[in-house]
Amino acid sequence: MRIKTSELAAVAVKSSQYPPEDMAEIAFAGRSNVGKSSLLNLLTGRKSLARVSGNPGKTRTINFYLINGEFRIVDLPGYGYAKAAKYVTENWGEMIEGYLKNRSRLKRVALLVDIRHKPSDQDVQMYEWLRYYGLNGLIVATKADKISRGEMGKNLNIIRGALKLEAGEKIIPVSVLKKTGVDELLNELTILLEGE
Ligand SMILES: Nc1nc2c(ncn2[C@@H]2O[C@H](COP(=O)(O)OP(=O)(O)OP(=O)(O)O)[C@@H](O)[C@H]2O)c(=O)[nH]1
Ligand SMILES: [Mg+2]
Repeated sequence: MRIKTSELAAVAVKSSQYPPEDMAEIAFAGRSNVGKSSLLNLLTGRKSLARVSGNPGKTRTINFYLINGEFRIVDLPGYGYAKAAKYVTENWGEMIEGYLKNRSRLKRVALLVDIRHKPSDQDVQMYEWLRYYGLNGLIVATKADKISRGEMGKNLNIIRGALKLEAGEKIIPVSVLKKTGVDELLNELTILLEGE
């Protein structure tokens, strides 16, 4: 697949603000600052489609992006943002669960983890939750430019072990800086969307 067009279709904090369930969706989840919004910009080839920041907690709403007029990529707010005010953290759970649980055309949730680190307890929890709802199976290891080629295999194995991945569950390393991993991820999305 090639992404030819992309646009922000809706910004939501509650279900009444979601777009209609008239096409497939793929969501990006993961810790704050892991690179969800940056990855969306890389995939679409648009540097400032989604707002990116060095400070965690940038995306605080559920943002729906229409891709090629055919499906949506949904950029979720990150978790594990220690400095977030309490009401933000409490709201987060409700907001994310409300979306993930009840979205009939949601095909899969790509869980983004930082390739440098062992997944956090929250990552593990999130992935178990995705597994429970049948939304698991696609992991993206971000910031691949931050480690050496030699470290790659070892780090991917650590991630694989922590998330208890099975053979068919993929980890795709990506780097926004080096623009790597895009074709692999787009291929994966194509397969998922063809299985509609
Ligand atoms: N070196 C490097 N930096 C990256 C990469 N991807 C993202 N970043 C940086 O990581 C920081 C966070 O990126 P965001 O895309 O805003 O992260 P996010 O997951 O959307 O964060 P929230 O919106 O807070 O949930 C920014 O400073 C990005 O420039 C990457 O592949 N390599
Ligand atoms: Mg973001």
